[in-house]
Amino acid sequence: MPTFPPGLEAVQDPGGRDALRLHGPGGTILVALLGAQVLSCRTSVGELLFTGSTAEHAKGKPVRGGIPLVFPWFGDHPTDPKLPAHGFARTQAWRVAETGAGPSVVLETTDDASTRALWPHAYRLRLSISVATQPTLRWEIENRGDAPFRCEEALHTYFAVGDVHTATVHGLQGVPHTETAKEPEGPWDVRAPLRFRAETDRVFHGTPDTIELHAPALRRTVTLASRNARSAIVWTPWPTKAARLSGLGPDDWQRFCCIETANCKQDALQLAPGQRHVLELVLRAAAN
Ligand code: TA6
Repeated sequence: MPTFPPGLEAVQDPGGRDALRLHGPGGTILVALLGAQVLSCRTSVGELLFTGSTAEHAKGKPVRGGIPLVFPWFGDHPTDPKLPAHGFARTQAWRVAETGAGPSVVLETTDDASTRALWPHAYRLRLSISVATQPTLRWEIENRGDAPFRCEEALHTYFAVGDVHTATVHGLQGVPHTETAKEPEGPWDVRAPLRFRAETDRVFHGTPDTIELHAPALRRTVTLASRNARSAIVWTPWPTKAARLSGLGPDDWQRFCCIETANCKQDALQLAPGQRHVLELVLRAAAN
């Protein structure tokens, strides 16, 4: 186990599961080793992430909230509905590979017999987390096999918004998208900033590197600055779908939206043997 620099400590999460806390100039991040799931990201404007009021921190299961990692497929498996939605990276055991001043940490996981039974490819995933300046995630996917593979990825970030009815998302105006919600709102102005009037599950392709979330109920704006993400998904379940989801209390749907930094569907990655891809997300929050 690498040495831990100042600001990095091994802790337990609210469910007693192994986790790490990073505390530095960019804020304080709590990340569970299960799934390398960021559970909390506190900055000068408070907690940026949402966690369901009935979320469980259970052995072997992702937590409803924070930043679950989606890999190697997004959503339901394309051919086998019995396979776990959003793939299996978020339920794998990850380990500390490197640590650094700042502090920063690199968590790592690789394929094993259980993953190869679901997806027959060799890979290494590395998630680098830093709070040296702003909260920064860098996710490297490496093809360790001897054949090319196609995979999808997403940082499935749950943002606290206070009141989803007044939150707006800026930067996706006019970007090609598909609405996949079961009960979406009627026609909306695609040239206007995105606002929430019904279940929203919108997949955008050819996205800009900067997206802004305005959360007036929390008097804050969060800027998502990404590199190498060609897709984004904006999701809020609204009450009907929320009632079917674990980890959400009756009114939780009003307090979050997901803005997911991704490469999925037609933007899926094609990695040759030995090829690596790095997706980066920097979060900047400001009071307003
Ligand atoms: O990214 C949006 C989405 O695919 C929604 O359709 C909803 O299913 C959400 O992810 C949560 O998925 P999960 O498997 O974490 O419950």
